[in-house]
Amino acid sequence: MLLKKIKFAAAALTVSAFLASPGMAATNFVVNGGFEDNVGLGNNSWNVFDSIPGWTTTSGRGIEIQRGNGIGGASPYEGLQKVELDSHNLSGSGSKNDNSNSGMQQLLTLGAGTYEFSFAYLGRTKDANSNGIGYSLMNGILNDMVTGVRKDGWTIISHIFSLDEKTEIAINFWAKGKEDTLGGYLDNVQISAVPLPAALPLYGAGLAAMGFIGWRRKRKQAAAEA
Ligand SMILES: [Ca+2]
Ligand SMILES: [Ca+2]
Ligand SMILES: [Ca+2]
Repeated sequence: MLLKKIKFAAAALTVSAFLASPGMAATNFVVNGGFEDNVGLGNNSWNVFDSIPGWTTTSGRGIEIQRGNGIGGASPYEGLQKVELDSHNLSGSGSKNDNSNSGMQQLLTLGAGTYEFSFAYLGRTKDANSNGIGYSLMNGILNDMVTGVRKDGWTIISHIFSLDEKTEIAINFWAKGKEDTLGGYLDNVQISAVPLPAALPLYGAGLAAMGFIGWRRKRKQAAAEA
């Protein structure tokens, strides 16, 4: 039992060290993952879009982009723009909350390999029941959700996955919970190849992925206690 624990820790450390190594800037396969592409917004303004470069609306009112550090009560995680998927109803009929929970998708094709999927998340309000974001990598790789509250600060959600062959991936995000135009913020969506050392067997990679889940829980727990 003790031996197992030591092996587990060693595998997790090895991959963590590779991911964290400075100077190993991995290619991000996600198009416009930081939502910085120009959509015509001035500073400290926002709007709701059917599509933005790389992403299309799958449900609700659209993709709400906020630009600037003084908008929506929180600065972006990176750059000047972030996404909120509890998106204002700007159709001109009904209340601003009507069908405001929205979804968006990006399709991309990846070759065989091991990848890290990650994004930055921040709950906008004090109510975790209003701030949820569901997310998935289709078909069937991953389906999960995150929620939190403003005081948690930006949290990095990270998952490791492997593909046996060239595969078309659909990245989906969708708002969950109370429809009130205020929800969870997203930024810095990334998929990058994990440079596993050849010596690390798949067995180790599986343990390392478990290690990352543990790491994520720890981060969230630490944030909750702050
Ligand atoms: Ca950004
Ligand atoms: Ca909401
Ligand atoms: Ca909104």
